[in-house]
Amino acid sequence: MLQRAAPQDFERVLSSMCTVPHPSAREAAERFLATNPGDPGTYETIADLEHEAVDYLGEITGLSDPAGYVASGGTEANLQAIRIARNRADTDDPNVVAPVHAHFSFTKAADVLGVELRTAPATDYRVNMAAMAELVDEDTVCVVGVAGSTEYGYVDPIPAIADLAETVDALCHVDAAWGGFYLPFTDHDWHFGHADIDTMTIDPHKVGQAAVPAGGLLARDRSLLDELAVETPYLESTDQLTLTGTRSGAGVASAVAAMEALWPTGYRQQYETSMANADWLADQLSARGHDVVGPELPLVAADLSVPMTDELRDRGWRVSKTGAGEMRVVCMPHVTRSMLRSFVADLDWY
Ligand code: 0PR
Repeated sequence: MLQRAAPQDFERVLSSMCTVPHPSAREAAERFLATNPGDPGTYETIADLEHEAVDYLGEITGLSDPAGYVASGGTEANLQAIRIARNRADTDDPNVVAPVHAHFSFTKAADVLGVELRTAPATDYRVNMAAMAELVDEDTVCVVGVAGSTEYGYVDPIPAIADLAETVDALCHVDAAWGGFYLPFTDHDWHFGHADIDTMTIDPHKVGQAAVPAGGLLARDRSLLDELAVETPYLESTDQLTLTGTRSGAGVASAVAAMEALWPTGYRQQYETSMANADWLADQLSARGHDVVGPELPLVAADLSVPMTDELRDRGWRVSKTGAGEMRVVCMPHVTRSMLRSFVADLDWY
């Protein structure tokens, strides 16, 4: 039974946004396995560590006095951001405007929260601002930008999105769940220091190399998080902001351990290595006559006519497709040049 549940060894995984946790993240996760940051009165150490995690995330995203918490993942963080926006607004008919390439967690959030989701088309893989501007109105509670899209790894024009949100007094939420640990080492304008952003998703359990579950929700100030507070009558703490009750102390502790070990030097090295790998793969595919999208961040999509599913899968490769059917390779920290060399060799075989 245990053997069947053995951890994925990642040797041929090119499809995932999870990766091998940093050794100290793994160790920290194990030590805090039985703690619950949802009950800070009882589990004080993990509650303190969660503050440290939020401080690190603030530093990474240009926010000097960050509010936030370690969520179960990007889905919860995105849902909670929309919930903040909805609760704070004064409308009976709230809508959220997001790029068409926003992660499907926004569809879930809209459904759960009873908010209309309006999606704006993209031009060259970034949201089309003119189209987005047509969708906002006085009932818009949040305008979303994606900093590192799930399918192509592209970054939306975040400052323009923040400006648009302001015209209708809506919040601006940035989803940097995947891109957030690569973007500090690029020239993109994506974080709190670059634009008037209110909330952000940035997940330690993706490029941050923490153990699952460790998502990150950040807010420009504490009063935004207060929109989420519910009273907790019998706990020592008086209210709770998170969506889930009992939460993973392992995720929180491993997020701190990973960021302590890697911010900023280790993450910078990782970005440079992964970006070089993505550029290399893109060159290899272009040289073979394929149309390649990007890479803007370490994610390569290419219009591949090879039989990319069954045969590659039989050889152990895990690759995914974009909605448009292109092959998609996510260059996570575990994806090395030698892995990509053998992948390209296997593609050549067909
Ligand atoms: N926002 C963005 C930009 C994302 O890419 C994702 C997940 C989320 C939010 C949601 O995050 P959680 O899944 O942590 O709630 N992107 C990947 C995807 O949906 C998640 C993933 C991870 C998929 C590992 C496969 C996998 O093996 O494709």
